[in-house]
Amino acid sequence: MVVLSQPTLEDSSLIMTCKPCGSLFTGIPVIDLSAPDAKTLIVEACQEFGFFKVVNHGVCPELMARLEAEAVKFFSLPQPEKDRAGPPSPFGYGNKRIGSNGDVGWIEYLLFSTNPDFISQKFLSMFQEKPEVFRSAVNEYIGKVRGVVCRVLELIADGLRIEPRDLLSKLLRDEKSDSFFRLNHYPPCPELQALSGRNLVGFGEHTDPQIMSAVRSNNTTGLQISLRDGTWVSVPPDQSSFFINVGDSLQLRSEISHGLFSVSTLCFPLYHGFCVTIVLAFPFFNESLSVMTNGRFRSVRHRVLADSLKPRVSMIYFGGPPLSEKITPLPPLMEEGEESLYKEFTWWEYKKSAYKSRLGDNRLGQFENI
Ligand code: GA4
Repeated sequence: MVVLSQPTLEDSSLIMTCKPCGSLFTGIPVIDLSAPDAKTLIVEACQEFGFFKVVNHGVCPELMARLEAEAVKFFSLPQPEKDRAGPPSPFGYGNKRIGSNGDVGWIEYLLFSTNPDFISQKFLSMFQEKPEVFRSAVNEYIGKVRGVVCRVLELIADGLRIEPRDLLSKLLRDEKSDSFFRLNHYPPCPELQALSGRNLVGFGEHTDPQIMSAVRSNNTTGLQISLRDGTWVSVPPDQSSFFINVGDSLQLRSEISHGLFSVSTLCFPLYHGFCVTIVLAFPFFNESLSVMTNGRFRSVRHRVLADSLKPRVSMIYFGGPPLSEKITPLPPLMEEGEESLYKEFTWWEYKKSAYKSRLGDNRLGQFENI
């Protein structure tokens, strides 16, 4: 086993800690991408959890292992060498600081654009020996994981009867797609666990601003999601699967009660500034809150706690639309007289505002019309 460097306990004074929740949650939906009912199960999982695990995805384990090995090699370098690949903004190496508004975590990471043009000089200089090995593993992996997320988005389109079925996926396939990739290393922190029984927060609670993200990690725990009732649960690790998060841009919905009905809208961005809005109406039963909240996609709140003993290494693809894409309801699909629930904005405007926010903020709130 490769032992990655362990930052000292003093470094962690600003970083939040959290009591680990004992058992692993067994209720995460598992979607077999090749199964005939995948589209139905994915839509259900997006509504109930905004999160699910994908198996039978066709990405070979060797590619994942190769990229993980490259990541481990990088994170094992002496600190000054890693620092040369920083700062993380817009792309590069980051250590403990997340974003630029004061968030910190027990993490070091590499942030990339998925556009190969951006993986250039800085990254070549990080891997003096064989930069092309690292670069080709990153590019190959991004191509494959994007394929998986696009398949998932097409199954969602099928499940919701949206046509054409590549309406969402083509936003990620667009050469101008503003998608990211990150490699994360969460060092273990046994001293803190021994002293306080608490774990360091590696990446604080947040939602992803993009359309959809796919996480692959080594077999180390740490990822937690928040359920509808606000309970945090730990996701059992599985290095051969992808964990999919619904992001803010796909959520884009609002809930208002109209008499006996709760109305919810799902707005999906389309090309050329159009957006499709699906209005869902559910009977509102006072005695059954779950009926009222059924049938909606959730942008899942999630966080990562550092493991007390094992390093966690994860690789995440964040699928976003082109910057100029308008994310707004499509007027023809609105009910007569119905106002758009969101102010009109482009992905660039949303991203700009997201990057001014703190990690845990509710970023969609300020874009609501009501
Ligand atoms: C969360 C999802 C992705 O990791 C990320 C993050 C970004 C960053 O690390 O720079 C942000 C965060 C993320 C949302 C709010 C802002 C921006 C840190 C932060 C405080 C790369 C992204 O796109 O948004």
